[in-house]
Amino acid sequence: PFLASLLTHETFINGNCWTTFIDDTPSLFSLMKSQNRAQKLLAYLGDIAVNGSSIKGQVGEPKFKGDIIFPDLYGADDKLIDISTPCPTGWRNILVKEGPEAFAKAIRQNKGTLLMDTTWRDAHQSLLATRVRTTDLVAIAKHTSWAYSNAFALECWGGATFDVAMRFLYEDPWDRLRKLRKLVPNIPFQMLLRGANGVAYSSLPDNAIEHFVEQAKRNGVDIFRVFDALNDLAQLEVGVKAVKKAGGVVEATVCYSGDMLNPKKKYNLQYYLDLVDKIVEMGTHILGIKDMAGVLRPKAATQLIGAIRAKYPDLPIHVHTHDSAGTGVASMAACAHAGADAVDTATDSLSGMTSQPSVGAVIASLEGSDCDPCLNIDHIRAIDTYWAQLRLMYSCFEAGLTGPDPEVYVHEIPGGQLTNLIFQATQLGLGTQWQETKKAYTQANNLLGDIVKVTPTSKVVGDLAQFMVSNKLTPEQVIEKAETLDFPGSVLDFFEGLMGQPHGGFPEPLRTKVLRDTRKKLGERPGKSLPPVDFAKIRAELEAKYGYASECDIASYVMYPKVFKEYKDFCAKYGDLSVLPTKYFLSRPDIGEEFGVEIEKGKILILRLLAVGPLSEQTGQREVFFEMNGEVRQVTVDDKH
Ligand code: 3PY
Ligand code: ZN
Repeated sequence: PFLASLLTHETFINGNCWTTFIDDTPSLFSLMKSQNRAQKLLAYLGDIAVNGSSIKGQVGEPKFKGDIIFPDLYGADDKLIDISTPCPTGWRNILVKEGPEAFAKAIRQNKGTLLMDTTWRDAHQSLLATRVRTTDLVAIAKHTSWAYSNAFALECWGGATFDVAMRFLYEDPWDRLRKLRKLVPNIPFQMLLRGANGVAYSSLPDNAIEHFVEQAKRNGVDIFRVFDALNDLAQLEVGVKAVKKAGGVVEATVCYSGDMLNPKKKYNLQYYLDLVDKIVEMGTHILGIKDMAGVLRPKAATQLIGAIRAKYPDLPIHVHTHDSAGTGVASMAACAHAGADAVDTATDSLSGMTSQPSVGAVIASLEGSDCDPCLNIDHIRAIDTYWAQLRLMYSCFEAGLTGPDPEVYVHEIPGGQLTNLIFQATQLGLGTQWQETKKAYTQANNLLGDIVKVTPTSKVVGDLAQFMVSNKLTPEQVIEKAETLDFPGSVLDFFEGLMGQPHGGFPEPLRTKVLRDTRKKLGERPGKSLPPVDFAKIRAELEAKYGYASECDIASYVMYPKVFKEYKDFCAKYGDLSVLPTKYFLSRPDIGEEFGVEIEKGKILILRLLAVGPLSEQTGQREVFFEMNGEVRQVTVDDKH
């Protein structure tokens, strides 16, 4: 293509070709670049046409492949709101103008209970395996800036969205953040930060967390919900300090586990209140209460939030839950009435069960009371019409949940993990597998010392539970044979202390037996002994390999070195697929169906799949024919069947 453009270029034809022609004519390269991009895109589309989607976790085809209908929003004057520009008003204006302290104060002084919408992060992480793509968030972003203009925040980043974006969606998570930020300037953005683990599964050096948080703040995150999976304050503090240094809003968080009203359980009200005291001492703008499994029942919610409110009248409180048992709406209403300043909900079509409680149901429960969230219910419903279509487009990532699971009060599996484990058990096709896994999860948790369970410690419990099921081990046998069993890596990491220190210490003699002489026993946070990241060295390494490395690339690499490299390799082969509409990302177009892909601003490719050729016995390949902007193009694809 380069030679063809050169030979047909006017300057070249007229013979006015001088030595700097190529340098002076960058359009040649941009033409080459876009032709290259187009060819890479065809390579992906060709592969899907021959082999079907290879996106991990996808089962079957999207249920909905039609054109998305976008909602209209009407103002108080019944006039159609012009969504060509984002809404200019919202809580973020106070934050940008007056800073985190003033923002926290204003939140506390606000009369009603504010809502944080989790649709863009936890809701799809918990229901659709975190597979919602940037393009589908971007498409509804400006509408959302209007509809949710009075929301406390939009949770849109962090948690599992970071690695899943690169690992399975072949997207740059930073690009998502920047794009959304531009389209929603008025509502604070919140992210979930796993304390000293950043967005990874075990601890990183302190300077890695600092660097990551700095980039997150710079690229658009306002509020950082910082938690530690074991409520280990030393681990939590690493994240808190990093956010303070970056100038973000700190939402230091207590993870709620068990049942504080049950005197037989490990974590009682006093345990939580002591944690809150220490977090207040550490200094936070907002206190987060994170009920990741949805086990904070209304009565406990009233007592917990009521007790914190009584002790700390000026402290803003923000509560998170999952609706796994079906009691999420009641619990959030209880928190609101007990004095919480903000609670979490998700758009109706992506709410309920392992996700957050429904925004419509929470509004209905609080409307007319002192806790009214003051959101426009017509707007909220309008936005949900979009998500109702998207839920069906992403149906191939559903876990097959059939209803609430009040047994969560026994097994305490966090929302996102519950969906995941149900999916895995269903895939194995073993009817009794799921019941056995749930039972083993409780046993594994007890073996590990009844720990607080959320990423990454929930994975430890889940891995041990699956290990017990597949090796048919009772808890007694695990203890007995611990010195000879080949435990999952996460279990070894946990016992070594790489995820921090559990409340009450590690169970012995199990710890010693599991670790044997092969691993040490850390008695303090891992970051204290991890050598700091050498950023200059990483930059040089990435620049040598890819020609260029941004600060965000470096942060991605530090968090997930292997995933980042695989993502870059994929992009080198197929280009930037974030531009491809989701239905064509997940399934092949019909023969003859015309569709457009904007590969860069204003540059639209009009594509049509013409035919898939016969299998060549010699090469095991097929030719796939497309029409691209009126010209026939052909790609050769390995048939993987
Ligand atoms: C995460 O860490 O990704 C979570 O959602 C924990 O609840
Ligand atoms: Zn959650």
